[in-house]
Amino acid sequence: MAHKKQTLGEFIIENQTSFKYSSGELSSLLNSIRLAAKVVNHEVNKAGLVDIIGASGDVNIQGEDQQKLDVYANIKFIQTLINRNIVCGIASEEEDDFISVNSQDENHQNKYIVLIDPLDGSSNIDVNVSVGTIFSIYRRKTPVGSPVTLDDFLQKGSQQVAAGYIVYGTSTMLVYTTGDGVNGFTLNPAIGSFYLSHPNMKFPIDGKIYSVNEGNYTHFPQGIKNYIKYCQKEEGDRPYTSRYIGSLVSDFHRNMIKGGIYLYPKCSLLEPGKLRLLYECNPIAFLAEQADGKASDGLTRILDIQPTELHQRVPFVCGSKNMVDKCEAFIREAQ
Ligand code: AHM
Ligand code: MG
Repeated sequence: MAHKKQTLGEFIIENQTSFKYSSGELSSLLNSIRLAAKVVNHEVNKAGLVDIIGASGDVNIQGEDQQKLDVYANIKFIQTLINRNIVCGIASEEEDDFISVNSQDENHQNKYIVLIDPLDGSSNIDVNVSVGTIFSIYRRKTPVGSPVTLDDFLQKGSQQVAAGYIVYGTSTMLVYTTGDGVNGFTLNPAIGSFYLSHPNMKFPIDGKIYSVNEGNYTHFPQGIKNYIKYCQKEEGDRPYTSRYIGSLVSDFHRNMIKGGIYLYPKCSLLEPGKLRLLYECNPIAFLAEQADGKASDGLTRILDIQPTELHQRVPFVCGSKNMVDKCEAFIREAQ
C-alpha cells in the first residue's frame, strides 16, 4: 500500500502528542538514538574493509587505536545520550555497572533511563551477517533531583515506555514502539534519512518458521525437545522451516514479518539461558506484544518478570502467538 513518504524525524514529532507523557523529552531521546544509529551504521558498513584499514588493536592512519565494533557502538550510543543531556541513567550490556548521568544535569532533572545492547550478535560481523542494536526506555522510579539508583533499572518490562532495535542488514532499519503499535523505518544511505517503510507491523498469528540453535539440542529441557520434534513432524502444515541467523534482532525481524518463533531455552550448557532480560528479552518482548505476538520464558510472560540483577539471563520464547502458546503447552506438559 502506498503511503506518505515520512521521515523518522517527522514521525516522532507528529506522534509526540499521542504519547501519554508528552513533554518532548522522549522525542528528543528517540532522536538521539536515531543519530547514534546512523553513526554506528556507517562504521558497521565498513567492517568488511577491516583488512585494509586495520583490525581492532591496530593503530589507524591518524594514530588512533582501532576499536572493536561492539566497543565502538557502546561508546557512540553512550556519548550521544550523555552529550545531549537527555537521560539520567544508562545501562549497557557492555558495561559492568549502570552509569549515572550527571555531568550536565547536575540537578538530576532528566526523567528517562536507557538500557542498551549496543551491538547484538557481534560474532556475525566478521562474516558479513546482520547484527543489531537493541534499546529499552523507562521513566526513572526514584524522584528527580537525586542520582539514579539500581532500582531505576530493575523495573519490570511492562513498565517500558519505549523500545526498539536497529538492524544493520541488507538495508538498515530502525523499528520501535512507544506502546502504540510498532513502526519500521528504512535508512536511505544516499540521503542519510530513515523513512517509514513498515507502518503498523504485526506478527501473523501463526507461522511456519522456527529459529533455535539446534546444536544445543541434547542439552535442552524435554519440553523444548518435544516442541522441536513437533515442528519437524510431517503433519498438517508441518514440517516447519528452520531458520537461525544467530543474531536475535535479525531472527526476530524476519519472524515478525513472515510468522515464526524464536527460542533460546535454558540448557545444561548455559543455565538459565543466554539472553539478558534487561537488554534483549524485555525490549524484544515489548515489541512482540505491540505487534500482536507473544514472549515468555516458557512459563511466565517476560514483561511480568521482576528483575533482580542488571545482567540477569532468562530462557526466551518469542514470536507468533499461536506458536508460542503451543511451545508453552509442550513445556508445561513435560514438567
Ligand atoms: P551477544 O549479546 O553476545 O551477541 O549474544 C546474543 C546473541 C543473539 O543475538 C543470538 O540470538 C544468540 O546470541 C546466538 O547465540 P548462539 O550462538 O549460542 O546460538
Ligand atoms: Mg546481546
